[in-house]
Amino acid sequence: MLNMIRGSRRQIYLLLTVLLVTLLSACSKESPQSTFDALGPVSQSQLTILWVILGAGAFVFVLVFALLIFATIRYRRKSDDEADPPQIHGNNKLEIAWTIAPAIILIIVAVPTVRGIFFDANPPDDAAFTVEATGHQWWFEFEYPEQGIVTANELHIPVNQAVAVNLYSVDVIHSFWVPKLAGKLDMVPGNENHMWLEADEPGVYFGQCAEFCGESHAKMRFRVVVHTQADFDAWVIAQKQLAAIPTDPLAKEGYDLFIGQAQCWACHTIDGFQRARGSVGPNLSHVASRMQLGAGIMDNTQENLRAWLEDPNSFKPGNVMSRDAVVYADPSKGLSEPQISALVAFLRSLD
Ligand code: HEC
Ligand SMILES: [Cu+2]
Repeated sequence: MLNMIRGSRRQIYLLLTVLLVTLLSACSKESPQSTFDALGPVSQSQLTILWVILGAGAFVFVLVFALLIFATIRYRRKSDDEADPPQIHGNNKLEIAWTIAPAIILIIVAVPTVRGIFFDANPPDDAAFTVEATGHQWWFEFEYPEQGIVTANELHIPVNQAVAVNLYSVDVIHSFWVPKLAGKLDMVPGNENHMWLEADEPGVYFGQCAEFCGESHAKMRFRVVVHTQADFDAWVIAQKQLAAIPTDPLAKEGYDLFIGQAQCWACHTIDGFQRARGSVGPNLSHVASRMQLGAGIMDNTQENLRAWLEDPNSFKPGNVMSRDAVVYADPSKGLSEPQISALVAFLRSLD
C-alpha cells in the first residue's frame, strides 16, 4: 500500500514536471510567436507593462501568502481548552494603511498602462506610410494606397520606420496579431481600428488571426517581411510592374483559362489584365514572389500550388475558393490535370 502511494506520488511529480516544462517552454524567446521577444517599440511598450503588472501582482501574492502562512502557524489553536484569542475590531492605523497601499499599487500599474495605451494607439507623426489591412475568412489583404499596391498574407515594411495600419474586416471579427511587433487588435466589420508597427531588425515575423473566425481560423496566418529601406524600395518597384500575357505556350494556356473558362477572374485580381478584377479572393499579381500559399500554411512551391488547385478544401476546410468556385463546387466542371498544369505554369510566371 505504502509502495503504491509512493509510486503514484512519483508519477504525480513526473507529471507536474512535464507540465511545468511544457508551460515554461511557451515563454521561450526562440519560438516565432513569442511575445517575450519584443523587437519593436510597440511590442516593447506592451512587454514593459506586462512586467510591471506581473511584478505588482507577484509582490501582492507573496505578501498575502506570507502573512497567511505566518498567521496560520503562529496563531493556530494549540490545545482543546485554549480560550478564543482577544477579538479586536477597528484599528485606524491598519485601516488607513491597507486603503493607501492598494491605491499606490494601482497607481504604479495605471501610469505605464495609460501611457502605453496612448503610445500604441497613435502612430507617430513621422510614420512612413499607411497600410489598409483587411481580414477575410481566412486570409489577410494588405493595401498600400500611397504606393498603389495590393498584396495578400505578406505585409512588407521598411526597418526602423513606423507604419500606420488601419484594420477592417469584410465578414466576421478577426484579430490582427504579430506577436514580436505588436499585440492583438480586432478587425471588426463596419468599424475601422488603428494601430502602428515598427521593427528594429530586418527579418520575417509571424502573424496570426487571434479571434476565432470560423472553420479554418487556425489556418489564417501571415508574415511581416521587414526590409532595409533599399530592399523595400526595390520590392515596391517590382510589385508595381503590371503583368503581361505570357509568351511561354503552357503559361499562355493557363492565362486563357484564368481569364476564361476556369473563372478564376471572378474572384482574383491580376494587375495588368482587364478581365481579372475579382475581389473575393487574394490579389494574385506577383503571387509567385510570395513565400507562402493559403495564408501562411504552406511554402509557395510548384507542388504545393498544384495541390492547392487540385483540392483547396483539403488544405483549408470550408474556404471560399472551394465553396463558391464553380470548378470545385461542381466536379463535372472540375479542372483536368493538363488544365491545372497550365494554370500552375501561368501563376508561377507572376513574379
Ligand atoms: C469563388 C471565388 C474564387 C474562385 C472562382 C477562385 N478562387 Fe482562388 N481563392 C479564393 C479565395 C477566397 C482564396 C483564399 C483562400 C484562403 O486562404 O482562405 C483563394 C486562394 C487562391 C490561391 C492562393 C493565394 C495565396 O496567396 O495564398 C491561388 C493560387 C488561387 N486562389 C488560384 C485560383 C485559380 C487558379 C482559380 C481558377 C481555377 C481560382 N483561384 C478561383 C477565391 C476564389
Ligand atoms: Cu480570422
